[in-house]
Amino acid sequence: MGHKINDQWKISTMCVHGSGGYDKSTGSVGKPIYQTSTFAFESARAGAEIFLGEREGYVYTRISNPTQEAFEKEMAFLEGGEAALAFGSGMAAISGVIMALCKNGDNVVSSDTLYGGSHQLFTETLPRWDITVKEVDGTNCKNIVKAIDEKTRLIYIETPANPTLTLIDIAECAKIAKKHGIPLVVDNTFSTPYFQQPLKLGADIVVHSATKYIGGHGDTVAGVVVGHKEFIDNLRMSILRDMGGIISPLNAWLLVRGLKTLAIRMERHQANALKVAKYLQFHPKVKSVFYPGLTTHPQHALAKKQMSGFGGMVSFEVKGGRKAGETLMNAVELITLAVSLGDVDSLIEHPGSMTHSTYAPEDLEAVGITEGLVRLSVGIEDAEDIINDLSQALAQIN
Ligand code: LCS
Repeated sequence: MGHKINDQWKISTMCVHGSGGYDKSTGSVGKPIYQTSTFAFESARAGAEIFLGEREGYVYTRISNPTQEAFEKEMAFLEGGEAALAFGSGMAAISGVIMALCKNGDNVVSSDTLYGGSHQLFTETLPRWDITVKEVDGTNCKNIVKAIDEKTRLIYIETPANPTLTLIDIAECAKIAKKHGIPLVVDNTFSTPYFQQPLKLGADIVVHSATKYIGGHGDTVAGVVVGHKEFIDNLRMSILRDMGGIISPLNAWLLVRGLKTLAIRMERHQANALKVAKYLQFHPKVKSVFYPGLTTHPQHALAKKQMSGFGGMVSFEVKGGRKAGETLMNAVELITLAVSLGDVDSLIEHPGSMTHSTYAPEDLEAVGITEGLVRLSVGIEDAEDIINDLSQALAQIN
C-alpha cells in the first residue's frame, strides 16, 4: 500500500515520506491541516485522564496538535533525534531552550558570531533575568573551556555562523560539554539536517530557524528544537505551554510541505552557491569571499569533516566598503534586497547595518562583520542568471 516508514531510507527519501504516510481516518495522502484550537473528549473521565497524563489524546493546540506533530516527527527523524518541538519562530525556540535550562544567576557559554537577534537576546534581554551569556571566539575551543564555570548550564554554538560562515568544531565542543556535564546546543539553520547532523557528532540539542531552508519558500516564520525525549517533553509542558510561543497548524503544514523538497532544494542551493562563490572570488571589485566549500576558506578541512555539503550562503567583501556595497545592493535586478535567507529566491543584504546592527560597532569588526561585507542567500534560480545579475551590479561600483 506504500508509505510504510523504513529507517534504512536515505535522507532524500525521508524528506519526501518521513512524516508518517497518509491520514488513516480519510486516506488523504496530503497531510491534513488540523485547523482547530481545541479537541473534544470522549467523556468527562477520558478528559480528566488525558489531563492526568494517564491516557494519550489531544487537548488544546497550545500543547499539541496533529499537524504540529507531523512536522516535529519529521524533524526528529531527519536530525536523528528522539523528539522535536515546534515553536512560532527561531527566536522562540532558542529563548525557550535557554529558559528551560537556566535560572537567574546561571550563565551560558556561546560562540561570538551569531545571528544578530540571538546576540541581542544573549546580551540585552537574558541579562534582565540575570542570565548572562559569555560570547567567545569558538573557532578555538580552548576559549570555550576557559569560559566555563560552575554556573554554566549549556554551551551554545552557531555553525556555519551567520553571516561570516565561520565554523565551529561540533565534535570538539561535544567532548567539552560532556566533560563538564552540560548540554551542547547547536543552531543548525544554515546547514539543515541535509548537510549537517549535529546530534550524530555528539551535540545534545539542535535548534533551527525553520523560517529559512526548512520552509524554503519565504512564506512562514517558525522554529524547532530537536533533542532527547525527556528534555523535549519538559520543554513542551513548561516553556511552550506556559510562555505560549506555539506554531500555528497552517505554518506547521507549510513546513511539512517544504521538507518534501528539502533535499533537492539544498542540492541546487549548494551547486549555485559554489558557482557564485567561484565567480566572485576572481572578480576585481571583490576583496574576499566566504564560503565553506571554497578551498580558500580557512576552515575548509573542518567543513569537509563535519558537513556533507556546504550550503547556499555566500558572504563577500566588496572593495570600497559600505558605499560600494550599497551601490551593489541597489543595483541588483533579479536578486531581492531583503533580510532572511534560505528561500528559493536569491536574497542580498548588508549584515552590519541590517541583521547584525544589534552588535556594537567595535564588536562587529571583532567578529569579522566589516563595513563592506555583503551577505547573499543564493536561491535556486539558474546560476547563470544570478551571476549575470551580480556582474551588472558589480559593474556599477566606481
Ligand atoms: N538562527 C539563525 C542562524 C538565524 O539566521 C535566525 C534568523 C534565527 C536563528 C532566528 O529565527 P527567526 O526567529 O527569525 O525564525 N535570521 C535572520 C536573518 O539572517 N535575516 O532575517 C532573520
